Amino acid sequence: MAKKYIASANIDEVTIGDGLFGRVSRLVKEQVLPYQWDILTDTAKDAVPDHSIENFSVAEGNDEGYPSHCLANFKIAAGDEQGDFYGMVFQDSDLAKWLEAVSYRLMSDPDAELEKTVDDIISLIGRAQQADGYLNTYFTIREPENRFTNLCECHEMYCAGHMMEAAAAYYKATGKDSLLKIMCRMADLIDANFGPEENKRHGYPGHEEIELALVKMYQATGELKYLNLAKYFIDERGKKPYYFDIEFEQRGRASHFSYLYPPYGMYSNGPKYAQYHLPIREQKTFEGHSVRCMYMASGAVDVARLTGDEELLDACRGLYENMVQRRMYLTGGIGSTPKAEMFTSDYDLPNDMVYGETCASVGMMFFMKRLLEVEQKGDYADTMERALLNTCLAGMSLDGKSFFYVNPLEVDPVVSRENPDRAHVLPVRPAWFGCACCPPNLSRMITSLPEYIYTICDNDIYVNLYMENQATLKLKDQEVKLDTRTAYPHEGTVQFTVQTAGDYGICLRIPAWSSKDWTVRVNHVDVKGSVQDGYLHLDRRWKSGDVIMLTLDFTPRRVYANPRVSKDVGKVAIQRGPLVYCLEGVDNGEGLQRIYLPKEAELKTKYQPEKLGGIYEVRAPGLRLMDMEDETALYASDVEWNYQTTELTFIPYYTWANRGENEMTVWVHERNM
Ligand code: FUB
Ligand code: ZN
Repeated sequence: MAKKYIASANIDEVTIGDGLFGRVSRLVKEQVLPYQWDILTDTAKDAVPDHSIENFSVAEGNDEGYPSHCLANFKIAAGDEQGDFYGMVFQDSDLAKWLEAVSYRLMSDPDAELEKTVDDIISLIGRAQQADGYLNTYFTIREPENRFTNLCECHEMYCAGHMMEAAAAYYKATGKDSLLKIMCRMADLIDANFGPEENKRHGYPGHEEIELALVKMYQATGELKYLNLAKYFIDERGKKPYYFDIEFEQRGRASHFSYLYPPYGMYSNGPKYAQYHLPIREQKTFEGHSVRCMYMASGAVDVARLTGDEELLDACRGLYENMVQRRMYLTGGIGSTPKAEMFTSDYDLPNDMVYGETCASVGMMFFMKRLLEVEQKGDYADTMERALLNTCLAGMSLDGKSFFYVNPLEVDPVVSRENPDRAHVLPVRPAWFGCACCPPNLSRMITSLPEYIYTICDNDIYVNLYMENQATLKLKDQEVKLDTRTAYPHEGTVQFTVQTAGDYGICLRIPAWSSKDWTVRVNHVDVKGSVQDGYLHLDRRWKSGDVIMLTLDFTPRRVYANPRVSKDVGKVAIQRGPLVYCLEGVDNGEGLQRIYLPKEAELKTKYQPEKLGGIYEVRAPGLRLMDMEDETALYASDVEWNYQTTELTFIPYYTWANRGENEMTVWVHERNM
């Protein structure tokens, strides 16, 4: 690993302007976070949680009309109120993610009243903390005697990790270390119980998360022990005998999630489910639960970067390659089955049985951001953008009031209703979930978006994502102001105005989809240059007022899947710039699986300022397969197929399901005219 100063930009260094991202960022800050607070405090009575995903919470007792009960759990654990715990065993993490998101919001928009609310919550968290530093409302209320006995299933370290992330973020936002101190005590307790020493347990979390969080604790406090503990968890995973076999026997085979995964809950899902089948360094493919995989890899890259561990980094690179070449949907979704929310096998990417959890694509962004902090490869940023602009954005409705957990590429609402195997594939976003991991994950990712736009490497600015923003970036030798204007991702022109003179590099990502057709002009003069690892390097002595104009290829294009993806054979998808498009019934009539896009059909774009928040539609002449002559026949021979011409309207995938219940498909049959 080359020793360089590499860092993502800080949130307070970048102000997102207008355009799609400006709208989404404002929506989250002004409406989604207050809405989520009402849910966490059970004041949003109308937000009836959806339980179709895994039917988790019903069995856990959260069917009593509370949208969340999350704050109430803390009050009960603190002794402020009487009552019982309700919700998922990891319900605490919903509050932690919200606190983290609010901290990011405070970094860009200080707000004394909001800060006071957070301080009050932190005081409550402090009261819910046990004398020895332990913090987890489920175990404190329900099973105080069973702490740390079921790491495989019970998410204690996961919840702690999320609260550590919140603590580090709040400290960075306000300089207040109240939550950080609370989480140091919890981290110290975990450190005292787990580690290589003889007298400690040789375990690791069932759901990764604390690894990357401990790195943030290390960065916030300078305490090396937190980085060492993260490294320990990374290295311990997959060692034999498996820790989860040992603790399973030690707790008398008791299990928490047996109603969901009989007979022994998550333990029954086997080692691959929680990525402990092999040491991480030996893993060649992401296996098991897709969100866990992304968090595991994110923590591993952090540890590899900070400790100079090339072997670990190489393993992460290998996992990345396998994922993007064989296990990722066109939309940047991952996880091909709802059964335990898992990856399956190479090229198994069913469109209608997909899982594609929003959290998994958010996690993919975490992973990509960290890889970019190690090496500037445009491919990582392309993947990050694919996940962000397609699956992540589709995870929330345009009004910010409802959310997807599962992100399909094909939906028929009738089948989703009637076929139990498709019950997880919802055609309409619910207001909330019994298992509510995704909505606050989106909030923390969107409020921290400024961190994803730029990577600084010595005196080079790498521009990973294009969106309107005003940035003041700290390079090794100087501070640089850069103003970006663009209608990206709807239009392909991006204008940068340099506002600081000096010698430094500006490296523009040339996405793979535009690698054959792009132009860059500096002060109206074409720049010819070679693209290295996906970036065009512009190194020169900049003057204040210099203007860079990047134009990418936004011609709508046909995309095909590797024929090993059996479900996409003979089908085509439409992409324009970074946006994947789809057909919806509301524009194209029902029966989308009868539609064909002719190979020669011209793809035209039409700007629709009033539609779906302002989009470019892609239109094309298409064909609709007509009924067989005998409409009553289910099967027939000697059929003369007839096709009716029709006008097809494709919309960006992220805007689907905003106009009521509806069929949708990304992949469309292709044929000659
Ligand atoms: O287990 C915690 C979170 O809930 C996971 O990350 C999601 O996949 C959901 O299972
Ligand atoms: Zn989720």
